[in-house]
Amino acid sequence: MSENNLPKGVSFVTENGLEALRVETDLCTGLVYRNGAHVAEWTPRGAEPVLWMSGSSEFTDGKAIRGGIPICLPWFGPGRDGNHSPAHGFARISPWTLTSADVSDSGEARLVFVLTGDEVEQLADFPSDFTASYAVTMGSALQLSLTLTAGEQALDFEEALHTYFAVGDAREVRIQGLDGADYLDKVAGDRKSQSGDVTFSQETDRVYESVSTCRIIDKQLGRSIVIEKVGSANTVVWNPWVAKSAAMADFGDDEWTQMCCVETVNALGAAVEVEPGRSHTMAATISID
Ligand code: TA6
Repeated sequence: MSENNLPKGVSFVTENGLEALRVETDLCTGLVYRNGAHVAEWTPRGAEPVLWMSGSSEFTDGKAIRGGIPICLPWFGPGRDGNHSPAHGFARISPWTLTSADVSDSGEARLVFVLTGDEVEQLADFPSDFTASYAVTMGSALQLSLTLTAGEQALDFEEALHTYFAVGDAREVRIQGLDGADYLDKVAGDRKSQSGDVTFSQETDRVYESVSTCRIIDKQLGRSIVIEKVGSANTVVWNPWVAKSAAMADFGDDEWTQMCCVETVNALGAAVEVEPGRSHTMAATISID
């Protein structure tokens, strides 16, 4: 698509030296980088920004952006065998192509991006004839829909919408919706079951077995962020806390209090298999109240 066939409210921009799409409508503002089809900003009119972005993030084509909504695909972290690179797969560091952009009369902007094997440099052992399609609808809510379609070769993959949320103080945040869910505690290296709300008092990195809606209750900002999802069997909750933040060059040492990740995921035992010619969609709807 070129600039002259974008609808009013959507424009091509260069932000931090990267190609991006800026959304500015009556309902919200937003920003999506071509690199990784990376949703970097979404701010409903009259609200504080909902997504967090590190002040130390790198902005380089082919590199991961620290914040917003990285797309992890077709593996999560180092993959199920622990040997896959780049971390979290190639989707978040590949150039996606904008295939459609529409703005409704009410001001909802819908952008659709596509990625095929032709644009990927580090496919590893993943079939090259896949098609990934990512629909981003920005309005008073943020709707994300990631669809993977297999070509002649079946697909077996992990996926995540690795969303970084902006919070007033992670130490005062409560996450509802995971009570009773079993989880892999990647910090302690064991499995546990969640009792009550999730709170942060140390490095937290958990893969929950849950299809539930989550609510981040932000005491300091006086708001809640709701994450509803379809087609996702895992929810990952992450806050790097002090030491892990200091160890990441693209994460400010003191930024950990301003963010938490509640991620919409299919990973580990919930990895997805798609037969040739078939598709699978994972979707999330983010809203504030
Ligand atoms: O989703 C949590 C996690 O898997 C953590 O283990 C941590 O590695 C985080 O993702 C960030 O990964 P990245 O490759 O973006 O530094």
